[in-house]
Amino acid sequence: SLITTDKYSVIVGLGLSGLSCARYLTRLGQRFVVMDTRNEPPLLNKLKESCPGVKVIAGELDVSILEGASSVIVGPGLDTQQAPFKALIDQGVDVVGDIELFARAVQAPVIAITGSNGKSTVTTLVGEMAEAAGLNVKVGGNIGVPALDLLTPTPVDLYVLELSSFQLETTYSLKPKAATVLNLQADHMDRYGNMVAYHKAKQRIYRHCGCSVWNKKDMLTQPLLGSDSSSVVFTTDEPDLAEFGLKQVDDQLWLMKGQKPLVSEQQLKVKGRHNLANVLAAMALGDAAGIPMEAMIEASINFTGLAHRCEWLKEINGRTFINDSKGTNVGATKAAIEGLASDSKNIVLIAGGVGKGADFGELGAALAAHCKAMVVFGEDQQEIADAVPESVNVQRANGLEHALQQAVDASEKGDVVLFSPACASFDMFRNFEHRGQVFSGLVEQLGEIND
Ligand code: UMA
Ligand code: ADP
Repeated sequence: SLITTDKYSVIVGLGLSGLSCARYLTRLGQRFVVMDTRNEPPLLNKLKESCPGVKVIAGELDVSILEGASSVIVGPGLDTQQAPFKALIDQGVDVVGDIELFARAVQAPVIAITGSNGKSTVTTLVGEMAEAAGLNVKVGGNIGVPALDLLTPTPVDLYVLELSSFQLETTYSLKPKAATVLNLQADHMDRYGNMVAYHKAKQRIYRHCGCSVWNKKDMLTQPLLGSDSSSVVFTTDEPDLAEFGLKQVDDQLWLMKGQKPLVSEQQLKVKGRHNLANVLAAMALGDAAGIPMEAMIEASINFTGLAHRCEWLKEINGRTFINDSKGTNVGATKAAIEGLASDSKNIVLIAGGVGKGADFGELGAALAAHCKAMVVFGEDQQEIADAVPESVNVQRANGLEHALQQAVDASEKGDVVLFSPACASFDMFRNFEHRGQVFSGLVEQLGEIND
């Protein structure tokens, strides 16, 4: 039987993180079991390839095996505040996540990035800044490549990690050289129930960090009392001496460090005020980690942004089509609308999917100010439609193709057709990338649009 006097770990959840943990423990030659609540965990075949002979318990969690483990490594998709994990923690079992294993092993400096929105953008840009400076940098975490897969035998100069609140909940000993909470807007309320628990999880990134980088325009990002790190602020207002911010200099908006102009808005390829905040945050993080300013400026100018984040697709008869499939919560969609707005009501928004318990009423002001029409689709479309102000024409659609057609019909020359769902994708798609690809494909197939 498995329960012997020998030590073993249990990996719970056979997703990307679980697989990376299994490969890691195999490399270390440690004993472990893998469990998953699903009957057919998605990565079972991959696990069998990389870790032959490993024991897998699928379809349920075996509590007696969990109780006997010296360590239980839980994937971010499972809530350790729930059974059976809560009781294990109370019994003193070492319940951790993949980032904790990474933290215990890592030898090089780490820049750690969290927040409700902009994480992947900032993480990628910091990585490109480090590359421009000639560093051997590894980028991963919630952005897609599990952190443990970044640990290689060859020396690394810097790790840049995107961390979700879920990952931070099970992380204890990460000591980032610089860390940030970019912003805090409601997300994942189906798991947290309220902002207090979500805020608390995000704040964990500042524990033991060398320099905390926070957003002066969002006080929830400020490190709570008790943090002994140094700190740097970024803001979209004019900065104080040691801050990163924006300033109008000779008709142009400049990104500044204190009194020093770094790069002008016009030199950047990414658009929207939220992206200026992202570039400032990346510069503040890089600066704290010692990346030279010239390399950071060069990387910022070359940065074209990521696919599925306010991504320009096509223009047809004066209508611009934008794919913002990564807009998976209200805050992101609000930033996308505001970033693409002109003086007239020029936006036709397509939104919908799995609402995750969000308050869509918070979109109201942005919709009323900038959207001429809106089309909703997917599982929680009624909830969204109910929260739209009366001044905005809202239509319901059967699926994304229908939604796009309705949006096209509602659009005029000069408009932006914006796909920014404000919802998760898993009612109809594998993930946000898949959803964005489907949307891009549909736009590609659009014929002529007549006025
Ligand atoms: N699940 C079960 N039973 C199990 C284990 C998992 O039903 O026993 C379900 C979970 O409820 C979840 C799904 O399986 O719906 C995936 O969970 P997981 O923990 O196996 O996830 P991974 O495949 O390891 O992917 C995770 C991140 N996913 C989540 O946190 C849900 C990925 O971020 C991340 O890229 C990957 O680790 C590598 O670090 C994705 C994400 O959606 C992009 N993150 C959320 C977000 O950004 O909003 C937090
Ligand atoms: P994350 O990794 O946190 O989901 P991304 O960089 O992938 O963030 O961007 C996701 C979406 O959030 C984008 O599509 C954009 O609409 C919005 N967004 C990006 N940066 C910000 C920001 N600083 N503040 C608010 N919304 C943002």
